[in-house]
Amino acid sequence: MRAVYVLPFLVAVCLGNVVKQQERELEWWEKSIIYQIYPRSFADSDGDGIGDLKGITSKLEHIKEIGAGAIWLSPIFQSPMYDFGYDIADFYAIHDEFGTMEDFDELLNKANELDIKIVLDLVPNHTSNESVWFQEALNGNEKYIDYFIWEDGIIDEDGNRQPPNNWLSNFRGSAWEFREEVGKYYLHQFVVGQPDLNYRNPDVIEEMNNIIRFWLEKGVAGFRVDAVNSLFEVDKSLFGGKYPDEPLSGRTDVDPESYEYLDHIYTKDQDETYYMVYKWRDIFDEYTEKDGLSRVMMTEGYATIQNVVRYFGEGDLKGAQMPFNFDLITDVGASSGAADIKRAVDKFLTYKPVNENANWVVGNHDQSRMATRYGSSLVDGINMIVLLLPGVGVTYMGEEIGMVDGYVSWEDTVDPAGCNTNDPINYVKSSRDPERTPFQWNSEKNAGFSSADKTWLPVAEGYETLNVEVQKAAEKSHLKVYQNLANLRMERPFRYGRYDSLALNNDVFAFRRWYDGETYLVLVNMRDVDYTIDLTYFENVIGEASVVVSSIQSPKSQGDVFDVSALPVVGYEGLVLKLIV
Ligand SMILES: *[C@@H]1O[C@H](CO)[C@@H](O)[C@H](O)[C@H]1NC(C)=O
Ligand SMILES: CC(=O)N[C@H]1CO[C@H](CO)[C@@H](O)[C@@H]1O
Ligand SMILES: [Ca+2]
Ligand SMILES: [Ca+2]
Repeated sequence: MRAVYVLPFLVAVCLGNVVKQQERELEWWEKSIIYQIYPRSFADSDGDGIGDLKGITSKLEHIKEIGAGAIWLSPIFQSPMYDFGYDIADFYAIHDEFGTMEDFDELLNKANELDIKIVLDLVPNHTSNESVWFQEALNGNEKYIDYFIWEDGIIDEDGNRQPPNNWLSNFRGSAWEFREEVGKYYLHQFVVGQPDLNYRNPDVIEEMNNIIRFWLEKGVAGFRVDAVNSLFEVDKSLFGGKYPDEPLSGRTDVDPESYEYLDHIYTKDQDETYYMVYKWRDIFDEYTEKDGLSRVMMTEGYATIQNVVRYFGEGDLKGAQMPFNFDLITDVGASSGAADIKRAVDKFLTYKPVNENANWVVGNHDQSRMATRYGSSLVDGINMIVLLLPGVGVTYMGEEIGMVDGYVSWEDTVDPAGCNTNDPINYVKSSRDPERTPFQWNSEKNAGFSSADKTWLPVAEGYETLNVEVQKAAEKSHLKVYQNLANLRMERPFRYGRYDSLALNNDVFAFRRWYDGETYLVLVNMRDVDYTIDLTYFENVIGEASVVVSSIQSPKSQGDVFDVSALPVVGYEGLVLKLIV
């Protein structure tokens, strides 16, 4: 008798718990779109042709309007700009072309008012060769010499001095540079002006911790950590005190000067690097505990999926909440079919720990723009994938309007990755300038980016029709689709819902998000071919569905109703449908 009475009560309590757990309070970064700004190219407030902090502050409303909750700024710190800010001379100062610390505080205040979080770029692998630390090292100051990685050269048969081993820079050629002052070579995994820091020196670790503390103290909401997998090099004491040569990659499509020529087993993905990231996370959490603002760490490392997910943590050690997932950049593109897309999407979801979030990235300042890589017809479809899959969506500035790579002549090329090729014909393949051309605000001079006569990079052709103002005014535009998707993301099925996906034929990729009786279906046709699609291959999908968002080339309108067993789809169409129950 008694048991019968108690049972219904227990069931109710359990159900209550289940719902509560699924709808746990999400941290700001779990429900935001993170918008990457490349500061030199976003907005120029003083007419010198270079974007700056005041420019960003003046355009924060745009971030708000498209529905992003955070901006990640590529480096804004004092730098001689050999690698456009990724070579930092003073981690505590704002680069003068970008403005002053007051300008930064103003940006932070205005962003706070608009409830936009600011994430900065931490570049821990190296400093600029013009940093005080490197200068002190060159002056013979032992303390600072040990901040960097120095090796004796080798004297070859002809009596000439050669680098200590075969290591290559990411930007071509030897990773070693001789300095007369020290009488040794220093390591630079990136440009010559970016000497690698020595992470086997505890003083360097402490310096970097203090830098992190300084900015978190100021109220920034986290860091994106640059080139993290290059942090540690192999422990040379394991090799008799000499850094060993790296083996050849075996790739025949690259020349011996090219970074891809070697297999980087000693300069990337070393175990110590992950533990460093876990230590940094502790510092982030200290500040979160102190003031209640959840701090996020995003790590940049192009690596195997097994190595990428190690950044999440290990056992009780917590790491980055967002190890960047580059699969939608590296694994797929315009020639990919639906099955390729499905595999690329499922990869990260399969390997990430079940209790962690996925994240979706389709572009950044190092990669040809999404609209160029996938083709302009797929801009809305790809944004649907990025913004509606489970996890954090990341947008590189301009993806919301479908900006394409700009043409930058050899004369105008400034990126070291392009210039170092010394090849006026083929530099385009290596240069990152095309994806860094100025943001396109309107049809006026320099696309509204700057009043200067010459901007640091030329504005891309076609800006007169491809810009924010035009797309705001148009009835259908990438911008409007993007805004609709950003709104839709806030619905519970996209925050809490489950996910599955299908390649419905060679070209049509589709996924389903469902929660608490609501089901959404997202479809992207990767080709210019019309189809009639049967969505009942998804479990529990029958009857009719109504259109919620459609790409600009779609003939369908919001609210149109279709039979899910025979849905007509036009070339390159992207669609979000809601099942009618
Ligand atoms: C830093 O490196 C660059 C090459 O990237 C070189 O032109 C410059 O002279 C170096 N500066 C110092 C202070 O060593
Ligand atoms: C995507 C990204 O930020 N890449 C950076 C990696 O680090 C090198 C060196 O700091 C930069 O040149 C890249 O831009
Ligand atoms: Ca400026
Ligand atoms: Ca390093």
